[in-house]
Amino acid sequence: MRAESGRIARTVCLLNPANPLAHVGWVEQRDTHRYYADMTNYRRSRIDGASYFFTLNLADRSLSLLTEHIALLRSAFEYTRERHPFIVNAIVVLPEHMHAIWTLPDGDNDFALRWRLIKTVFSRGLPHGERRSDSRQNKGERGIWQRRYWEHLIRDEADFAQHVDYIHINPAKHGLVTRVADWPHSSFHRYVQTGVLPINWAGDSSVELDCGERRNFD
Ligand code: NI
Repeated sequence: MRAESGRIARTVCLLNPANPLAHVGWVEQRDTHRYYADMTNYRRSRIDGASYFFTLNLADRSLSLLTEHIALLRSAFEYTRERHPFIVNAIVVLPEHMHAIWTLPDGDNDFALRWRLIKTVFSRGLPHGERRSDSRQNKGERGIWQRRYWEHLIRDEADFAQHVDYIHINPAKHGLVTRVADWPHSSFHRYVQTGVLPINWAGDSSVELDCGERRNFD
């Protein structure tokens, strides 16, 4: 997918709730991140905004709200992105947590605002009835998400590529599928479609990154 330099490309949403193998079509690429396919062509000077890796967890990790309500989650992203633009470079949605890499516009690092909106829109769209802590009940907060989340500023192109791989391997790493391609809610499918990765790509699941997995931040 090509976009004008520095501008956000709106992707065609390929998510079809009726098709369990439909994927999450949230990924956009700019020329700036084409180095994933060929690192030697990477041009640092073309990077505009900063890129970040995130891990977000549900408060109750026995639930599968994210995949059960994937269309709601996607619309929460779209709602937020229409108001506060950002690029999703890679994403994987697991039943009770998700990982994503975003690039923000130049001079704008307010990812906190964006996540707050996404979390709020998603929570509001869900039926009530979740367990809530006393402090949340007192504040009138929903208890869907862990309050805090993992955030990591991408340092360079190697760090970017390592985190993209980490995202795409993740469903296999968590034992949800044996083949990376079998997990529908992942930008892996977009990378295959655009010719960046082969469909049988397996990555190297032995790579250990500190990515905020299975942590309770609250
Ligand atoms: Ni994970």
